[in-house]
Amino acid sequence: MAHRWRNTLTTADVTPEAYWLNRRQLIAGGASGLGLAALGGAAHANTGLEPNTWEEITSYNNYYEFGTGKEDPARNAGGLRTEPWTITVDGLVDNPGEYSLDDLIGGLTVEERIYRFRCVEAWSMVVPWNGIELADILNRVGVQAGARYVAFETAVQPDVMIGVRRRVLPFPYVEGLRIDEAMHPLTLMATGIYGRPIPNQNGAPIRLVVPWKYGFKSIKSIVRISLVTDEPPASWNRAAPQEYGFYSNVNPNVDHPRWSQATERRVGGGLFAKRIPTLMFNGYEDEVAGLYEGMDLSRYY
Ligand SMILES: Nc1nc2c(c(=O)[nH]1)N[C@H]1C(S)=C(S)[C@@H](COP(=O)(O)O)O[C@H]1N2
Ligand SMILES: [Mo]
Repeated sequence: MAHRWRNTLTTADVTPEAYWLNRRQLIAGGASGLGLAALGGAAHANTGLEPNTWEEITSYNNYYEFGTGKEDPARNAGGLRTEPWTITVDGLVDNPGEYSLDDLIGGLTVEERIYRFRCVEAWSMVVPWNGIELADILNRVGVQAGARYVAFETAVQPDVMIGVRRRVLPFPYVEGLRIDEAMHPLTLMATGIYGRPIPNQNGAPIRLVVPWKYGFKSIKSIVRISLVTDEPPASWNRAAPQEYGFYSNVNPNVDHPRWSQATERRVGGGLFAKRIPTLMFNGYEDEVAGLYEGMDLSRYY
């Protein structure tokens, strides 16, 4: 099992084994243990995939419910109520219902995954996530035949969400994946970063991470998971369909209508750092290209 996704990080980098091994470090036993994986043995020798610092990952965010500035989420998300946390699972599932977070993920394997994270705005980070494969959660609730997509919804707490009160986007924030994308072993439901519980500004208590897609697909603070037949709405796709496709796979060859996607700025690199090339599928081409066979990748989806 631990060897299925050894190429989680690119082979172009000389990657210490500790970076690409999916260390199954922790069985989530209860809410107190969520996301608390040990970091023992993580090497920090590799430059190309050197994880960003905790400070960088938690102070430069997009979470429009808490404002549109990069520093707004860290400043404003402190009031997000994450306990208790209920996730509604509905649609084409064997076991629909309102799950406590612990009922939904308790006992499932929490892994550490060091992934590149590429925002459509052309900045990027490397994040050491802790989380559970979405497939494990979907298998627990029982996906029925006929379910072709998974839809996700973020919490709405207007009293503590200044961006919701200001209606900077239609809320709740919603996103979706095709079922094969959702079941892919790289697709993670993150509950931690650096072995600590995921901070509110990064999407506490549980958020999606789809490392080969632009960051906006990785929806935060999830309260609903629906198994559906038709392609579900996705917030940025609905807001500006000519700029943000439903699929939104990272692709350096297809520019955003207003800027190039060929390169990116690694957050924390300093003011004069050189931009780095953006990789096809954000570096996960070997793992995920097969999902898109027959689709014209030069087209804007
Ligand atoms: N609910 C919600 N999820 C969201 C967003 C948002 O505004 N609201 N922003 C998205 C965008 S554009 C990005 S780049 C990532 C940022 O994740 P990070 O702040 O953990 O880096 O979250 C995504 N998920
Ligand atoms: Mo983004």
